[in-house]
Amino acid sequence: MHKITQQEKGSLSITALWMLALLTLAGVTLAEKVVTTVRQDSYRWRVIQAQWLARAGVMQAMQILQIDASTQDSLPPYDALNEPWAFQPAAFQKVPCGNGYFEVGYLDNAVPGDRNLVYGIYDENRKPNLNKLPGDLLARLPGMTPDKVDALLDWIDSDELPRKAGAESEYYQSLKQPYSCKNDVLTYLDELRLIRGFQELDVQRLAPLVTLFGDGTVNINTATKTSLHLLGLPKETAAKIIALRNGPDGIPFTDDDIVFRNPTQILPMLQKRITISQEDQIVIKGLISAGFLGVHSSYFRIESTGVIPGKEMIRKTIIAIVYRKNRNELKVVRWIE
Ligand SMILES: [Ca+2]
Ligand SMILES: [Ca+2]
Repeated sequence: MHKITQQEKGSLSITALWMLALLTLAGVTLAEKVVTTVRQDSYRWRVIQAQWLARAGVMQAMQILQIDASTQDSLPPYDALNEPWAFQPAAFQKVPCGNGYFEVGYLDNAVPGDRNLVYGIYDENRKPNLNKLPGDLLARLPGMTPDKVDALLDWIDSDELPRKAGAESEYYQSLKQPYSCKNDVLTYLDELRLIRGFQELDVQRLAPLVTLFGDGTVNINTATKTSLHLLGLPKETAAKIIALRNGPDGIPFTDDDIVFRNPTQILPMLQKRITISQEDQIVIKGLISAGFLGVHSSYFRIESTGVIPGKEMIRKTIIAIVYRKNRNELKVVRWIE
């Protein structure tokens, strides 16, 4: 996958984009028939069709997120892996459209099965937000040292007062190629390399473990085992919670999954269904009251690929991060094409 453009986009009308996508596909198909005499042109049109197919996949995913929000029956709403947005091959696997098909899905090694590909949308709330984690939880991340924790916190906080082992503008301005401390949250994980002590390896190590989106609440219904561990729970407890969540069949995305519908339900349900130490209960209680553990997701990553089959198969992938505030408000906050 390669990045061609990266841009911030505002609110989009799903219906309008769907119409545009379908019209363009129809137009491209028609146009292709006209210009097939030139082989090179044909290839170019096939690439454009694949791009629009990928966009159609994003629109399909956004529509499913919107439908999910409008059928929320509880307040506050909850999101879980047994809902249609999280796994729905009928809507996301090899969906025929125009001269090809689109697929919406992501790789997950924790999920057994064909290619470990999950046909669904990935919620960013299954990971902790690096921008919101306090020092003691940052220290649990791989490769972290007290110096790096302090430097990261100084990079994010708005003041110019360095922590004990931290660094603010005074340090960065003293470098050969000087720059100022950002004093704001990270927009891209690559920015880590600007912070004292961080290297490319940190970016690679942290990318699968943390997000930069959301208010910092990890959704207990979708959280990975590693996320729960990073929040302060022992690995065994994290594994027990995931096993409980998977339900009697032992796998996620199915009807028998156990769902936490409300934050107040988390502790009583865990006490009732699994053996959980007093110590872990205190940790969970603290996480819920500090807003680090909840039952709801608001940021979603849609990974859509448009495919034009043939002797020379063409694949184009789009990654869109979508913020869902409520049923009427779905916003594309990042678009990588
Ligand atoms: Ca600062
Ligand atoms: Ca299950």
